[in-house]
Amino acid sequence: MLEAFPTQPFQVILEDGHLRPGATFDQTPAQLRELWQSMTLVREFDRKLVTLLRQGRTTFYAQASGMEATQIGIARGLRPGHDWVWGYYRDQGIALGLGLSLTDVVAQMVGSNNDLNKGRQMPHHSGSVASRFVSGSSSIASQVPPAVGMAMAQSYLGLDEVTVCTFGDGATSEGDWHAGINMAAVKNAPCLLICENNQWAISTPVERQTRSESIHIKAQAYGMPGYFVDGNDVLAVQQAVKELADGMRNGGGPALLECLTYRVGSHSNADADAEKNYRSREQVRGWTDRDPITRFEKFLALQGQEIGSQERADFVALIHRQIEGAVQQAESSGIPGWQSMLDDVYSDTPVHLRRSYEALRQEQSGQAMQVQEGA
Ligand SMILES: Cc1ncc(C[n+]2csc(CCOP(=O)(O)OP(=O)(O)O)c2C)c(N)n1
Ligand SMILES: [Mg+2]
Repeated sequence: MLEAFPTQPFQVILEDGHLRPGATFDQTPAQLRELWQSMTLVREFDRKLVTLLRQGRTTFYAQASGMEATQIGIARGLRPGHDWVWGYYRDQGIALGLGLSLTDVVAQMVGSNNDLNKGRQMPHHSGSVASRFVSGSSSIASQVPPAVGMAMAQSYLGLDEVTVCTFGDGATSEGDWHAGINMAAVKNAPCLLICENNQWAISTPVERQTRSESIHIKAQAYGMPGYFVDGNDVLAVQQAVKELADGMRNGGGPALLECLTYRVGSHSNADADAEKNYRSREQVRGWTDRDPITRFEKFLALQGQEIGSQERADFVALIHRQIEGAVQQAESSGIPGWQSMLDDVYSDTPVHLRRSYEALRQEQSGQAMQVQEGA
C-alpha cells in the first residue's frame, strides 16, 4: 500500500539498480524487457525528432528525455483502450505507451493527410480515440477541468474506467488547475491527477513556482490524498499508478500523485537552454547521471537479464527505421486541402461557418478561373 504524504519518494529500484529492501515486483522477464523497449523508444523518438526539426521537416517539438520512466510507468499502470488520459504537450511517451502508432504520432506532427486530426491541431499534440489519449490544448492546465468532468461522468454512469490527467509542475500555479482539483475533491470524481514534476517550467525552477514544501502536499488543502514517487523509477511509477487507478475503479475518490523527475533537454525547440544559461550544466549533468533507462538496465543486469550491446544497437536501429518509415508515409500522403476544414468537427455545422465556407469556396473557384484565364 502506498503511503499518503510521505517525506521521501516511493521507490522500487534504488539508484544503483538494486531492488529496495522490502520492495517487490510481479512483472515477468518479458514484461520487464518490454518496459525497457518502451522507454528506449521514447528516448530514440526524441533523438530522431530533433533531427527532423533541424531538417525543417516538422515545426514544433518538446523532448521527454529524462522523463521516460514517469511516462511509460503511467501508461503501463493503466488499462489501455479502457482508461482515459488527458495529457499535455510533453506526453509522447504516454501516447506511444498507450498504443498510438508511430505513424499516427508523426502524421500529426507533420499535419499530413494521414493525420487523425487532418492537420487542424498544433503540431506535436497527438490524440486518438482508440487509445483514449485526448489531444490537448497547449494552454497550460486547461486539460484539468474537462478531465475531472469526464471522471464525474464515469462515476455517474457507474463505469469501471478511470481518468488520468497529467500536467507539469508549472501547471500547478494556474487557475484552471486549482478549479479542477477542487471540483474533483468536491464531486469525489475518480480522477488521478499526476504531476510530472520535471523541476522546471521553461526557465522557472520549481522552488520559484510554489512556496509549498512539495507539489503533492497541496492535495491536503483540497481534501484528497497526495502521493510521491520517484519518477525515474519505472516500476515505482507503474505500481503507484496501478494501485491508485484500481482503487478508483473500486469506488475510490480522486488523488494527486507527484512523480519527481527531470527534463534533461530543452523545454522545446523554441528554447536553447544550453545557451540561455537559466540552469547550471552541473545540475543537468547531475540528473543525466541519474538516467532512468540506465538505472533500469542496471536493475535488469542484477536480475540476470542484461541488455547486450548488440541487442541495444539492433533495437535502436529498428526504431529509427520505423520512424523514418512513418515520416516518409506522412510526407507522401500530402497536406490536407482547405475543403476538409469542417469535416468531423460538428454533427450540424453552424450556419455562420457554412456561409464562410461557401464564401471561401466561391473565392477559391474564382481564383482558379482567373489562373486558367491568365494561363
Ligand atoms: C496558460 C498558459 N500560460 C503560459 C503558457 C506558456 N508556457 C508554455 S509551456 C510553459 C511551462 C510549463 O511548465 P510545466 O507545467 O512545468 O511543464 P513542462 O513544460 O516543464 O513539462 C509555459 C509557461 C501557456 N502555454 N499557457
Ligand atoms: Mg515542468
